[in-house]
Amino acid sequence: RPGQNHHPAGPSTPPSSPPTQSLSIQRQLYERDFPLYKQPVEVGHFSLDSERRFFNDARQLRYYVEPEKSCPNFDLRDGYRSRFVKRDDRVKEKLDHILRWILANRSKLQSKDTAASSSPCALGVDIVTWRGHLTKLLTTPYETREGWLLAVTRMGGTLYISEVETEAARRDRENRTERHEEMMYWGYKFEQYTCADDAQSLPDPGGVVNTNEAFCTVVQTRLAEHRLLFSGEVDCRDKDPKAPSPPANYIEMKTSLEISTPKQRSNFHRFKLLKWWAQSFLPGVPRIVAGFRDHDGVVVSVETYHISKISQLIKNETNCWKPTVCMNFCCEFLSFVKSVVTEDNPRVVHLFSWDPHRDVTYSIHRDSQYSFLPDWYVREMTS
Ligand code: 0WD
Ligand code: CA
Repeated sequence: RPGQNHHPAGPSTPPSSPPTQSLSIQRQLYERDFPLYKQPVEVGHFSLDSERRFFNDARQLRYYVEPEKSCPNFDLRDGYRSRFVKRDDRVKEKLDHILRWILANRSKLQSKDTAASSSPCALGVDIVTWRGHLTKLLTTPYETREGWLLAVTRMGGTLYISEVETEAARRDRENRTERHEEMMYWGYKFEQYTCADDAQSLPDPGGVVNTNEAFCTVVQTRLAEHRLLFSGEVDCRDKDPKAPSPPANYIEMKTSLEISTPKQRSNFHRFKLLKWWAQSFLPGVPRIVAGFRDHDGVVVSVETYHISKISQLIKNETNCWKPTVCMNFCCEFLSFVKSVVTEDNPRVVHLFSWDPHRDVTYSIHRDSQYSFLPDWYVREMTS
């Protein structure tokens, strides 16, 4: 199979040979037609409140309010010391919120297509994961700095994929500079300047920024033969009541350093737009509103990017990324995972591991620290 070319099957290898042990990330292997990617459908949503409590509703969904001026002068540093409650990022929630959503909405989900399909798969999907994990897969062929670890468990025919923090990522998290800590706040502050709690009101830049709060969409789609169910955090929606239905009315908010040189523009296209495109393309979020800031955290311009136009925007860039490579790699990785993870057992984890300039490999763990499906979920799903 293309992409699983590591220990290439010899001419005498029988068709039932064991799965290959590694997956190559070489870009040229994935330069073919764009794979089928069905229009993502929102099947539900949930909210996490200021104390990170789960609610099976849209109470945290906010509404985008276009800034008055094209140069709004938002001060993103405001409130960092006095009006900021930061989520504890040492706590690893794994897939817990998504699993909670699945249990609360199981009837809806199953009625969707299990009856029609002959698959023995209880949930009617092949893959359950966070959108952010899929973003990492999409960008892997172009990533040169950060590797990843993805834990995979098969239960009831569905593959659950949950990220494990790498040693390098843990070191980076524990050694962030004060400047970096503050800059992580700026993105949330920009949301506060531009998002209101309901369609009638205005943003409240005087309020508290609490990064425990989140609104997450749950979407279903298909990438080639892989039926996906994933959730992603959504910043806000279009406040026009005539806006299209979700996810087409959702808007992703971003901040980035203002672009002042051709080199900066090229880097923005080659590296940042790749990550922005992958993240929003996956759930079918059509627009990104970007606040360009200076070194002091003041937003000097605001621009809208349409996801469907990003591939045009980057076409003239040399050495640039290609959406088809991203999608084909992700598709091939999921096929690789399916061929490797055949034991249906909530206590078994296959840990897939990737470092830049290397192939994807895996190791197997039984009843280990890596097991991530909680008892309350396993009990409910197997009863
Ligand atoms: O267990 C884990 N390792 C992770 C859990 C890693 C990534 C996310 N999460 C969970 C959290 O529960 C969070 O609520 O995912 C949720 C967000 O999921 P996602 O949408 O799949 O993640 P991603 O696309 O990477 O990030 C979307 C937004 C970010 O916005 P920007 O504009 O910076 O991309 O979610 C926020 C952030 O605002 N975010 C997170 N929130 C909580 N925990 C996390 C995180 N680990 N990472 C990004
Ligand atoms: Ca955002």
